[in-house]
Amino acid sequence: MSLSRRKFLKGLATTSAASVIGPSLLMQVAKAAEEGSPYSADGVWKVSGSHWGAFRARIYNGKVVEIKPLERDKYPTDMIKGIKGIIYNPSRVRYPVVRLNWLKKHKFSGDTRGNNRFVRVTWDEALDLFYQELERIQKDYGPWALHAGMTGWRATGQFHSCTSHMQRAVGMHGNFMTKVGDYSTGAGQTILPYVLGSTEVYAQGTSWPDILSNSKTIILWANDPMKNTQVGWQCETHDSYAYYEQLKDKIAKGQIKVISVDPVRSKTQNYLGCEQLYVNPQTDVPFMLAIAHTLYKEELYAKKFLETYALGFDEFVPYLLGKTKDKVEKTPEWAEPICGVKADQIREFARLLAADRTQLIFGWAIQRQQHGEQPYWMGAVLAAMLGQIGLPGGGISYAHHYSGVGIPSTGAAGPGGFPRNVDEGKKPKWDNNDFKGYSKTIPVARWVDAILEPGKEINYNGSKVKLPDTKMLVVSGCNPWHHHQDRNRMKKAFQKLQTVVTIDFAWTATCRFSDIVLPACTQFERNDIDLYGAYSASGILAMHKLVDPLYQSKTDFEIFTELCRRFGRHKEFTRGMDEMEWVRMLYKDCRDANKANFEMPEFDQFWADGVIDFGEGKSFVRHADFRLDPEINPLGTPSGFIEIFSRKIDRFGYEHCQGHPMWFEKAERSHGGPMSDKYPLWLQSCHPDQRLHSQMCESEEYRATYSVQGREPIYISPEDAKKRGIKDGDIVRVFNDRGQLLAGARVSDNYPSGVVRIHEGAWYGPMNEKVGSLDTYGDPNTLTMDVGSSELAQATSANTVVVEIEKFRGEVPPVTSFGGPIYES
Ligand SMILES: Nc1nc2c(c(=O)[nH]1)N[C@H]1C(S)=C(S)[C@@H](COP(=O)(O)OP(=O)(O)OC[C@H]3O[C@@H](n4cnc5c(=O)[nH]c(N)nc54)[C@H](O)[C@@H]3O)O[C@H]1N2
Ligand SMILES: Nc1nc2c(c(=O)[nH]1)N[C@H]1C(S)=C(S)[C@@H](COP(=O)(O)OP(=O)(O)OC[C@H]3O[C@@H](n4cnc5c(=O)[nH]c(N)nc54)[C@H](O)[C@@H]3O)O[C@H]1N2
Ligand SMILES: [Mo]
Repeated sequence: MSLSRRKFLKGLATTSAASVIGPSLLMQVAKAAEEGSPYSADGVWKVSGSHWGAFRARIYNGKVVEIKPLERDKYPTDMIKGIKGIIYNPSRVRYPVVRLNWLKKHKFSGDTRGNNRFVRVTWDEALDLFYQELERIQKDYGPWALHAGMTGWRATGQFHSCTSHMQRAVGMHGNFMTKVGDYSTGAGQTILPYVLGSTEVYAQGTSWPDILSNSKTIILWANDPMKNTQVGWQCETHDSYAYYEQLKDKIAKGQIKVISVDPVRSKTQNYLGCEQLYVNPQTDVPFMLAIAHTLYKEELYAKKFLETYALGFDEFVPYLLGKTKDKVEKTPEWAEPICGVKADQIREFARLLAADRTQLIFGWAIQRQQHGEQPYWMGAVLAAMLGQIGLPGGGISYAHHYSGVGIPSTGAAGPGGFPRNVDEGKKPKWDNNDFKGYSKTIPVARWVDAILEPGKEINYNGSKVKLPDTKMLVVSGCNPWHHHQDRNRMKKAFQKLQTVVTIDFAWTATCRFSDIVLPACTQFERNDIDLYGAYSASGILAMHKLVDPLYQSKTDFEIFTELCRRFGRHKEFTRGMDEMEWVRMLYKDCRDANKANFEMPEFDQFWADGVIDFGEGKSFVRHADFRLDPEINPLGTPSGFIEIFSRKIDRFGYEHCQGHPMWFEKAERSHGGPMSDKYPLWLQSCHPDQRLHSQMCESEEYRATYSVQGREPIYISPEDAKKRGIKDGDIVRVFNDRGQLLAGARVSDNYPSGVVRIHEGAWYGPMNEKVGSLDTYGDPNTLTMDVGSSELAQATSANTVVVEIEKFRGEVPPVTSFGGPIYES
């Protein structure tokens, strides 16, 4: 509707509208607007979805002007307010660009990578260069020199899964090296298959209704679900919040006791009004060992359960009792000075766990640290000693803060996705599988090591990995200049790279450190289909295109179709279908898959309605089948039983992951640990309350609701702030031997002395491209350490880091993170 027409209608409404168009039509329009149905006087309402939930968007004059949660979502996240700003903001990638020095000096002038100077080129020029580089790498080197295997939190939508588009297209051209594992749960997903037989971290957990009606005690161990279930891997329903509400009620009535084991008073704890058990950062393992010691000494452990369901307790006990090499008995008195919990309190806690039905619920940050395998293994040992694994409301969970795990699942089929691989029977243009002795797959967080130390052999999960000599990166759907650790080390590594190609809609630091940047459009500028509720399979959702792609951006599908055209494989890439044909096909397959159980409407009906609700899910108790009969339903461990001692891991002969869980001191630790005299504050980089990683940081109005003088907040205790003359709202410099950044102080008594937090995903904004330069906005990975968790998982150790803080007194530099590149000609 044009502006003048709208004004005309509005004018009518205030004068004598009724007599001109009649009261019923006007009322219809008003009612439609209220109910959020498609047509109203102020534009068109469309349905779509996102990691942040499902919503209706009002489009007026070709622009998204308003977004509100879908009525079905009873607990929408505040982050819905940030979505509009993802579409409209100064940091959008507008045009295809090439880095100035890479283009002009042709090439590999790595020392200036990061100076943010780029030249606009046409789409054809950019794609030709991209294609030439792929050719050159395959011809001059081989598949080992190309890393196109990184993944991340690309937008929701089953068809436009951008990383799949990139990997299928690049894979049709030639082979490349890739990764195993992820940053989320790298340590957990590697250790737990040895212990409990599956990753556990990505498994459906016991349903909340079972927990709520059976648990007497719930331990939230390093777990903040109120914060972390605001987002989901697929469109989030937020149905878990109904259960948090019931839990809060039961706590108030004294029916369930909840204890949050966390150095920080979390959002969940504040909401539930539950107890906190403070533990020094990174010292949960000594605390747990002392609990196990108490359970053992006081004979509070489930002997029968251990005999029937577990192996290796006898090999673990000598370590508890100080009868192995270290000769240290793991008593509460031993643990107290390390973990900061009084010995008597440890004993009391152990007794409480054993007293009645207890559900342990672990979060993931605790395994994103050096030796992160150990707290997870030790958690499983405690659960086995308590003997409640497989009972409703008992045992252990490693996932209830993630993507709606614990909401009963319907078990319905969701829509499939766009294929990630080359079609079966087809070969890439460069069909070269000779990796010259380098590993084809590397642990996800070791890719910077590969650039810096090519050829180095490392241990990983029982095998040797030889790090490939990476020359070229292709990045899509992730932001390594947010997600990886130690920026200054990355700067050095990137000087060695020849070519980096990034496809994104947001001008992230990854774009700044790339050579060719291609503008993708956002998910709001294309049509798609998604599962509603990643684990609950609550329904499916239409993702209506809200507006046309802005500037010169294109869908990833289009971009990679055009790349494939350059080597004659575009028809194979698309399978001869366009966007809506794919969406229709994914819907049809989903409809067919569910046919035996229920009818789904024709596509057009679904598309008009926007959402199909699959109804109530079924209750589920994790490991109940195993408990029922461990012979018929064995775990996936080598023995089929819970492995307190793992013969397999023991045989690997690793120093930092041995045959049973153990306490290992960290390279850096606060509260009297290593490096704490120089840098007394532990920096935790938890997942943001107001973002999804780095996504939405570019959303300006929303960022203004939490930033402090335009900087990312750093949360600090009143005591630590006072000691340093820092007041709430001050700009501070945070530093250690690896880097320095500016952030805005938020003084909060949710934080104990010795603990500070900067949420991960804050956009990196260095003063310049030089190694060591000050980050002007506050990316915590400017300070984190880039070492593997251990020889087993080689996972990120992002939470093993200490820092110091001072009030910033110099002239405050402007934030350089946002606003896109500097255009050169
Ligand atoms: N210090 C520290 N570091 C951490 C963590 C931590 O706790 N502490 N957590 C780690 C964890 S668990 C994770 S999962 C990672 C997350 O790391 P990432 O997944 O890399 O983080 P995101 O910010 O979600 O990056 C997604 C990128 O994809 C882009 N994108 C989204 N949709 C599309 C699309 O349709 N097309 C294209 N072309 N691009 C798109 C977005 O604009 C964004 O730049 O971070 C890790 N890093
Ligand atoms: N809002 C929002 N939600 C998200 C995400 C997001 O970016 N934003 N990302 C999603 C993704 S990809 C992931 S991987 C998950 C991450 O989920 P998690 O890794 O579980 O989440 P975090 O927020 O990093 O940390 C959770 C809690 O662990 C505590 N903690 C940290 N270290 C220790 C320790 O040594 N001991 C103890 N006892 N507690 C500790 C922190 O204080 C915090 O309260 O979240 C998902 N949910
Ligand atoms: Mo993650």
